[in-house]
Amino acid sequence: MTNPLYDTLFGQHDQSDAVFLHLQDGTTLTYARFLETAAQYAGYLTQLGLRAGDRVAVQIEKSAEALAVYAACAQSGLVFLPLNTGYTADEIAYFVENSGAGIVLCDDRKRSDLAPIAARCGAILETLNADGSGSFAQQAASLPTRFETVARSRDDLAAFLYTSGTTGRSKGAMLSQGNLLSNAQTLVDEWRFTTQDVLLHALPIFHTHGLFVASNITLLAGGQMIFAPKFDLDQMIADMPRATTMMGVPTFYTRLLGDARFTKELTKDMRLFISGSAPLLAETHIQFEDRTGHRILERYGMTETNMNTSNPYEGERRAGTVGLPLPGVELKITDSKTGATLPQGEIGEIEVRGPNVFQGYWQMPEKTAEELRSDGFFITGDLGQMDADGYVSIVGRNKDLIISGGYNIYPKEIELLLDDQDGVLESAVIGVPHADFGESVVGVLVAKPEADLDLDHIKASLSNSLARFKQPQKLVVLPELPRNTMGKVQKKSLREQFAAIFQ
Ligand code: MLC
Ligand code: AMP
Repeated sequence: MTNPLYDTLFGQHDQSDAVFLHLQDGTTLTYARFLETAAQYAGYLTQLGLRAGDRVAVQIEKSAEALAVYAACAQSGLVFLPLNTGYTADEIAYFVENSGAGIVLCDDRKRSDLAPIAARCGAILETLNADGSGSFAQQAASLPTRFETVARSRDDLAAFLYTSGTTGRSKGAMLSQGNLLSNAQTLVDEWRFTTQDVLLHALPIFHTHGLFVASNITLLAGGQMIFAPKFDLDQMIADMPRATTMMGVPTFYTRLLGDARFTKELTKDMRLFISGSAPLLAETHIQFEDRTGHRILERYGMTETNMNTSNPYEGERRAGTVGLPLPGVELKITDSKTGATLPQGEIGEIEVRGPNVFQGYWQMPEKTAEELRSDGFFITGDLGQMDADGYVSIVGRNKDLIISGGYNIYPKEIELLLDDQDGVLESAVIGVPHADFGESVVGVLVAKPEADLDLDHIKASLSNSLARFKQPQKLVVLPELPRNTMGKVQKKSLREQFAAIFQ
């Protein structure tokens, strides 16, 4: 095999007239047509001078074309670097610079904001819009619909996904072809995906869940996807009868349950509902079964590792747990301070090892060494417990992280910006319970002596630098932050104090 990722996920379908995508406008796209577009994109990327191993930074709306860029990168040996469409130009500047991307692909409406960044970083800038137009598509359209696949091995890099850190700086998690393929194969087997499956896909495709879990396993199995641009409740309900499976973050499930049209009848042809990326409340699991007769299958993963554990397809799906380690994945619970494995049943740090575990953080050997042990175990930062039957529960986090609607938000990044605002002495950013998003962001500020804080001004100023989903939904002012005797800010106490702020 010359290029395992391309050949296995895409190349196997290149003569296939089977439907791959159902698009929002009611049309369908076959595998063969999809791959012709991907081949043209691969041809154009190569014509632009990009070579195997170069990074392709992509901030474009979800569309068949956006997914074809991923296929094109695989075929031409380029490293796919998808970016949240909500990121501001300030945020994008860091990723382009840090990754040394050779090209930035964006929507036409972002072109003027991103052009100076690309120019500064020496990257080419091209546009690709969700309707398939844009300079990139236009140039690629005249190229052959066949492209000679560039030879690569399982150890070569396939993608960078940036994940924030507790220091506030994002790190590029380097994922190899082998990382992606091994996990896709395991999940197809574990979740019984086949050519008969039609996945209702409403997740974004710039993160692990929508891209590597949902799309890779559909591709590997040769199934179909109803490719919705985003989660829209009415559209989900309209599409559900045509689907056999759905993957979502817990917000998808609570929103569906909040609608009386979501019934047993509506879901009668579904065979599997999968949840992940954030904790699914046991009560949501139970309510879902009462309403539909389906037991949600919850699994646990992360950017650096793809999927680590899953509840069983056959067998008991235990509410409030993330199931058992996947085949090939070793998981242990360790003492955060010593790294020693703890006795079964005790709470500790979750560590994982397997072919799914990433290659390290791009150009950050020290960060890599802090989290990836020399024996191959990755320290996840999640706190968990394993019961006597091997089911894992996530009970907390050893990292200062907020998960809002399935998006990770690192408080440090926001605190650094808040601390820079006029009149702010210091700040603490916390996540508090939110009915829709699970957690939502609150910024706690302390003013400098005599300063009068202008909260509206502070909010407006953050909106230039931070994607909307990271911006605090509420800012509150306290005379001082609670601290322990060592001087460390007690976020737990702040979370308790503001626990009801969104109720
Ligand atoms: C949107 N908003 C959010 C938000 N999503 N704010 C906080 N957290 C979020 N997740 C903002 C919008 O910009 C808007 O702001 C306001 O909230 C309300 O928007 P909405 O229309 O209600 O939101 P919607 O567009 O419907 O999006 C909500 C959502 C979406 C939950 C459907 O966030 C989503 O698709 N999340 C999935 C994320 C995901 O794929 N995570 C996987 C990571 S991979 P305003 O100001 O305009 O009102 C991973 C590994 C693994 O974690 O294990 O899978
Ligand atoms: P990300 O870095 O965006 O990939 O997010 C990974 C993090 O999401 C993990 O480290 C967990 O904290 C969290 N996560 C993923 N799946 C689950 C789950 N099923 N339950 C609880 N937390 C989860």
